[in-house]
Amino acid sequence: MDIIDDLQWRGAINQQTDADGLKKEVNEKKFGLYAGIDPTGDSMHVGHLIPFMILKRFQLAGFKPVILIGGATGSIGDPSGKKAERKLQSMEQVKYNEERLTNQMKKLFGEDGKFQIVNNYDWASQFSLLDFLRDYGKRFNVNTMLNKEIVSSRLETGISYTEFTYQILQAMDFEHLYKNNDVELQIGGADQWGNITGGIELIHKTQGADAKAFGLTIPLMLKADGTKFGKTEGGAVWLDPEKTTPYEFYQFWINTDDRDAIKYLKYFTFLDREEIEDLEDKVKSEPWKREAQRRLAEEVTEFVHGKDAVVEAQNITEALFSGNVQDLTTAEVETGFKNMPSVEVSADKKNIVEWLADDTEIEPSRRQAREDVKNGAIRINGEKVDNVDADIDPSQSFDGKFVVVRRGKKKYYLARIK
Ligand code: 629
Repeated sequence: MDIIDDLQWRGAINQQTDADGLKKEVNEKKFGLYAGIDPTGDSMHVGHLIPFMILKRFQLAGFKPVILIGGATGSIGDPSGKKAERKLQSMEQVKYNEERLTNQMKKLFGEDGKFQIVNNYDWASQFSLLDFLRDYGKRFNVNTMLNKEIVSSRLETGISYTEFTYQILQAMDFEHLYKNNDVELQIGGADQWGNITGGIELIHKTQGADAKAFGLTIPLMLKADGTKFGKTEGGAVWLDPEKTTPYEFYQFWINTDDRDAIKYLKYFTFLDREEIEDLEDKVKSEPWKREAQRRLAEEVTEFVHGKDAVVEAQNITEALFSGNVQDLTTAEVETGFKNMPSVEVSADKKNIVEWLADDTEIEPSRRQAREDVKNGAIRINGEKVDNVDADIDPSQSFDGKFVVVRRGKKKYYLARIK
């Protein structure tokens, strides 16, 4: 089974140019291949991972991945899939985003030099307008460009000359990497088909019709329930741990629907066929164990955030489930409770009933607070407090930073100490 068979089995191939030629080439040569990302944001999200996971698979199989950061293209904006013209970003913003994305890519692909990161600003910024029009513009037929989905879908609402030209820039990249970096294959999501084929057409014009250049796109990721992949109520699932904590990241994967779990394992993990098929049987025979989801969450969280992050995410998950939050470290509390209701309180020692009703307002009244305490419905840092005369001393709790309150079975609150 070669890498193309593997991708096929993973359901990761949407369209290919010259499938037979590529199949032959992968068995003859460890060529270079690339996928690009535009610095239109300051972090990747899980949707961006899709082509880069495939680059990683090629890397593991001995091929040479090239990751392209689109400093030039990102300053324009890809019209693919966009209903309206984009607002230009400032060049400072583009530079800032470039740096952040480059660092994220280095984390994913390792520091071992078995891949390259390039920025198309380095060559695209070198052309004068006349060079561009004479050397490149001449090779592009406006009718062909208009017929690409990226442009044709915008003819009603309108598209600027700038965004119209985007496909030429991406085509120039493929040609540049073909000539300079031994790149023969470009990978992208299904929305990238027009841009990728544009590059191949250009290479065939300038380098000869038999030049080996291939394109492969990945199907658009759809969820079984019809909603958009990679979004939660909190918005996108980011790779940046400041935007989406590793615990939230882990939770995102663990909450995968049974119907999607195997598909995600195939796309987002490096587990082999045997193991994935075994997990597939388990989804059918013992779905309540959610083993596929757990393996998925472990694998992807480890790939993106490292082993320690998996342990931390599992500790938090386990503590919130069992209620034993006293076993967490201060840092884990901070991460695990980031998006739970929280209040600010002083470090002063206080009677529990007053503290719940007056200081934190977790309880609507002292009367209700007294009742809940008496009934054993209140836990402070995982320990039941059922004596209404007890005092609470926040300065002694989680390094004097937090008090974790649980009211009833599931409701958690975080009191942050001022
Ligand atoms: C210059 C720029 C190139 C090659 C590629 C590019 C970027 C490309 C693009 N990609 C999307 C992005 O950057 O816009 N024109 O947000 C995004 N990509 C990942 C997948 C995608 C795609 O980063 O390909 O399909 C999302 O899954 O939309 O020479």
